[in-house]
Amino acid sequence: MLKFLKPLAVAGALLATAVRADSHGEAYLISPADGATVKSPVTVVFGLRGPWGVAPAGTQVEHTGHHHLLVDAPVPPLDQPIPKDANHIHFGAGQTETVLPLAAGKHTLQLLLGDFAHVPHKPPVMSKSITITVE
Ligand SMILES: [Cu+2]
Repeated sequence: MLKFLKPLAVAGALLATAVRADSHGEAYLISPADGATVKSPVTVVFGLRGPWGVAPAGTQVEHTGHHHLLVDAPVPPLDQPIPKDANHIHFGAGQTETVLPLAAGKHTLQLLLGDFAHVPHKPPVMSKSITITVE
């Protein structure tokens, strides 16, 4: 019985390693949910999957970065620092959530992780764009 189980366990371990190595990870919005109707100010909670962790801007550590929230903005050029304005909000202190005042109507939100110098990783670590309606 042991002779039979051992190769299976090894195969399982190899499979788990392969899946991990393949997984680049991503940023995602924990809340609000895509399509949600919410009231302003909106609490936005950021999540990270895969090997990624949060580090403050200026801290150069592999597989870390800080969140940027794109509000009603397309994905900016990925080979240069993310713009810093009302539509591209930097969380350089390593914050993982924010409270965002938004006008009534539809808005898009998208997360984009930036490295120590605010430049997206290659390939980028970002969420899908979600649409919310503010009452
Ligand atoms: Cu930044």
